[in-house]
Amino acid sequence: MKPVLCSILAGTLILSIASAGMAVESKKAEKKGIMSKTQDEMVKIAKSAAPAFISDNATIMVPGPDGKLKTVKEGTNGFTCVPDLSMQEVPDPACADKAGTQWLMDVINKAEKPSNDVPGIGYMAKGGWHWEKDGKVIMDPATPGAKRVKEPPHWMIFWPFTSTETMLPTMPGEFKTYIMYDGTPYAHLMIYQNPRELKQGKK
Ligand SMILES: [Cu+2]
Repeated sequence: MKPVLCSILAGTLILSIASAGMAVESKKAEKKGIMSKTQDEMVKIAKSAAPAFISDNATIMVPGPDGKLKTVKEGTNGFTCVPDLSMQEVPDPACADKAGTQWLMDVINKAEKPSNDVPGIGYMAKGGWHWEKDGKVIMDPATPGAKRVKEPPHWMIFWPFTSTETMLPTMPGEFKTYIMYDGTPYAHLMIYQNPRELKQGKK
């Protein structure tokens, strides 16, 4: 082989290795929000949803490379923390008790209605996201014309309260508590208090 041809071939080889490397890089860059985090970062984010006295003893589930949740730590207090619910650029972690986790998994698995038979509790100290259209909070972000709205830190009671029975508002406002998804099986109470400021056993 002539040296010139040889160096062209070598050059091509280097170029193709370089471009393969770049393809991997850009694939990494495509991952946004929670999927761009390492497992350790995901665990930290998941735990930030509740006060440490809850999340330190909770089961931790994080999405694997396929996006499916897997348990990375078994807890002892019945709570489960996940690092993200809405798949936005800013993660919205949640910690919930057994009934609350059942409710959240039903949402994730798109069940027709939640399967918890007692009220569940959920903490979202980092806030979250919801979508609004025509003055209503709606469940499907893909609804045409849906507007994304940030939720402040809050905690939740997963039980199908109705605005007609409770007289509670159906939209966030000055009362700082409202029924999200009012009139649907997934109706639940949203309470705008920061759970990270919850002091156990103190007034
Ligand atoms: Cu909610």
